[in-house]
Amino acid sequence: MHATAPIVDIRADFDTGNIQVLDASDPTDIRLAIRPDTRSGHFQWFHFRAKGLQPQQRYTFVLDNAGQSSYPNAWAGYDTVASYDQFNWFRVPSEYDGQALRFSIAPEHSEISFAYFEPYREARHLQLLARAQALPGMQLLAQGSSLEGREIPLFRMGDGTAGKRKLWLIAQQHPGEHMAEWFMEGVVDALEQSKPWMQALLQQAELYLVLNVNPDGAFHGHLRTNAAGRDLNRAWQDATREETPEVHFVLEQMDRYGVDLFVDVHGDEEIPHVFTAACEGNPGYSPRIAGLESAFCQALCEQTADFQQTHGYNRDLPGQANMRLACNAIGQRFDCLSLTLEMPFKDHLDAPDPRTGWSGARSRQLAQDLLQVVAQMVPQLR
Ligand code: GEM
Ligand code: ZN
Repeated sequence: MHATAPIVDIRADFDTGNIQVLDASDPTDIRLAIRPDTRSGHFQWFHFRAKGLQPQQRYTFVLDNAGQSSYPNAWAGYDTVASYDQFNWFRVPSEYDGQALRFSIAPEHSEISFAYFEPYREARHLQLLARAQALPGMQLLAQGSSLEGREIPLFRMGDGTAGKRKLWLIAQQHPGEHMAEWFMEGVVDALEQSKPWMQALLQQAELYLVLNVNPDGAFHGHLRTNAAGRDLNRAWQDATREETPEVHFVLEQMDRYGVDLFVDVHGDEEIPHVFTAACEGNPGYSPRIAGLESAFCQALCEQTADFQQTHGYNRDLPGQANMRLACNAIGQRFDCLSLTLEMPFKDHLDAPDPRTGWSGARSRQLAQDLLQVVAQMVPQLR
C-alpha cells in the first residue's frame, strides 16, 4: 500500500505573509491564491512558508489567481524567490500560463519559504530603526504614525546648520516593494561606515530619511496600499490624517524643513532593469531641472552597472504629469531635483545574477552607489 504523503502545511500567519490555501492535498499540485490588499483590489505580493516536506521529493506550487493580479503581464519572465533559512534567498524557475504561476522544487529540507521578493521583515525593520537612531549625529526629528499606529520616524543626519542642502529619501510607499527598505538599509550602512565621500556629503548637506512610509501595508503583506486601501503614491495632493496619515506626515515635515533633492524609492513588477522616473511632465519643469536629472542619471550609470537609462516608464508629455505622485508633487512644490527610483522584482538584465535575480544585497549596494553620486551633485542642486 502506498503511504500517502503527509499534507503539506502552508503558513502565512506572520508579518509580510500573504497566501490563501485552496487545496494542498496533492504535493504535485498545491493550489494557492494571493490575498488582495485590505479594502483594495490590488494584489501581487505573496510570502508563505511550506512545512512538512519530504526532502528530495518534488513539489509543485500553483498561484491560481496570478492572472487576476494587479500587473498580470509582470509574471512573464519572473522567477519566485525561495529560502530555507529566511536569510539566504535564491530564485526558483517559474512558469506563467496566462492564468496561474507554477514553480516546482525538490527541497533540501523539510521547510522552505517562498515570496515575490526577498521580504524585509518587521523585526529587521525595527532593528534598522534602532540602528539609524543610534548613529552619531542622527536626530529623530519627528515621529509620524501610520493608520494602525505603527511609528514612522523622520530621521535627519545633520544638525540643521543653515546653508546645507536638504536631501530627502523615502521608501516603500508601496508596501510590497520590499527592495525599497533593503535600499534604505544600504543608506544606514553608508552612514555607519562614514567613508570620506559620506563625510564630504555631510559637510554640504543633511539627509532626511523615512525608512518605510507604509509599515501597516508591509506588515499585512499588501502590494500597493495602506491599511485604508489607499495607494499612498496617489495621495500627494489630498493627503489626510484620517485616510493617508503617512503622506500627510511626510508632507508636513517637508514644508517645515524644505527640500533640495527628493528620491522616492520603489520597485517595479514588469521592467527587468533598475531605472528612474522624473518630473518631465510637471508644469514647472525647467531646463535646470532637466539638466540635473540628466547629470544624475549619467553619473549613476558611470557609478554602477546596476543602473541604466534605456529601459523605463514612458516619459510624461509636457504639463501632463500626474501631480498626485510624490515625485511630481515634490518636484513641483520645491522646484528641486525629484526622482522615483525603481528596482526590479525580476533581475537587472544589464548585469544579471541568475542565482538571486535582483536582491536585498544589490538594493543595499545601489544605495551606496546612489549616495556617492548625490555627494558629487550637491553643489549643483541650487
Ligand atoms: C510608480 S511611479 C509612476 C511614474 N510614472 C511616470 N510615467 N513617471 C507608481 O506609483 O505607479 C511607482 C511605482 O509604483 O513603483
Ligand atoms: Zn511603487
